[in-house]
Amino acid sequence: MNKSQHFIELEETYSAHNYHPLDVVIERGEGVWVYDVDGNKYLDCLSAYSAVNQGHAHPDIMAAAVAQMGRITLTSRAFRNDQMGPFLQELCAMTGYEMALPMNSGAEAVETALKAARKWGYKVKGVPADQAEIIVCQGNFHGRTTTIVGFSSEAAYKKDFGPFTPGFVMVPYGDAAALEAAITPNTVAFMVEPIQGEGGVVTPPEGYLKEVADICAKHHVLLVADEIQTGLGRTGAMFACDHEGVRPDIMTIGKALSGGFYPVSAVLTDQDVLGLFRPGDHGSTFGGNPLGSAIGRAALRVIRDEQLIERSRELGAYFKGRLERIESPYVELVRGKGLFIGVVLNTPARRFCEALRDRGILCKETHETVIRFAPPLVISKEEIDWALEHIEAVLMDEAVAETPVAFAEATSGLD
Ligand code: IF1
Repeated sequence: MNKSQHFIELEETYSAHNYHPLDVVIERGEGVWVYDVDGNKYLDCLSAYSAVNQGHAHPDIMAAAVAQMGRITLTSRAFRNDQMGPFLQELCAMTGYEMALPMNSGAEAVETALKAARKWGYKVKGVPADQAEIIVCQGNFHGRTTTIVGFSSEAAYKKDFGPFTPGFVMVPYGDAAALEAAITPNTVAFMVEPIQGEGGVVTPPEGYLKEVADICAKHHVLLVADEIQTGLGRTGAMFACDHEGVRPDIMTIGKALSGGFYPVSAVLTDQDVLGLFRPGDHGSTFGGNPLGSAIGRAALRVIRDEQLIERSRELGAYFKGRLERIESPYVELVRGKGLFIGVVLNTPARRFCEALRDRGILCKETHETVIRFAPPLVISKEEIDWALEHIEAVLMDEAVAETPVAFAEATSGLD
């Protein structure tokens, strides 16, 4: 029995079976490479769903983490600490917002944004008590809490988890007219992913974000952009909204805000929204803790100092261009921006991901037929060239395409 099998069996025995992972047991990572317990090496093309944009175990972030661990890790917000203020100041300077509220997971940042939008609706817009409506998009993915899955359009994410929080209205993604038609006097916010990640790296029509921003402004509705996955350089801009010059009223970020070292998320707004929160309105034991804050500061510095946004833009265009030139009978379309690329197939993607794993490349299918390529932004052109050789070989391989897919595998495209 190889070592991997041992760990897989432990996990299968003791963990809830809420995932269907590729059977790679990783023990170590450095930059774009990860290593499994049996000594195999893989190029990581998922980046923990874009949480390790800075690459695995980035030495600068590690140094900041270790140094902070030796000082203090957690104070709770009952007291203040010397890391949170500077972290939020640097975050606001880099993003152009006036205020930030630090949380831990992405779902918590989204919940925080929803609370902030509702509070703004009642305090500023004058919506009658408990009548606030928030518009969301079909195909959305914003996390896993009961409120958030309640407004998912994916049956598998919500089945058996109701009853759900009321006050959410769904419109098709990429359809600005549908948004405008759904707005009522009680609409406080429209929440949208600038590119739908889980939906299959779905890029909306050019100009959509600008149009929805204008519609929101016209109707006094807050635009909430969930940049948890698309933000911090992933799409070749600091934020995916920047591609259309859109500045949302509320932005949620997470994932790469810690470079993968620790759960760190945040909500960003100007004074008019987060400024409404009063003591007791919101909080979290770990949110804004000094360890997470020190890590966040270092993670942001790496994005800036290593020009990861520019790298993502240039290398993403190169990677996507090369993928588009692969003449595979199984590829329908290549889409995405920067190093956030989806290859849409006309057949299940899982077996292609397994074949790539066998060649030393890790990626994850999404929505059954899409292979997502999102390597750490520190990847080099040579590493992309190496990956492309294997990707091309696998995409042309009839034997891979014709491997039967078990039922469990066929339904595993949901993350
Ligand atoms: C899982 C997807 C990626 C997100 C956006 C909020 C959250 C996420 C736009 C919540 C999280 C994850 C979580 C991960 C799978 C994953 C994912 F395929 F499901 F969509 F990244 F592509 N907003 N995305 O993408 O953040 O609470 O998880 O920190 O295993 O559920 P979280």
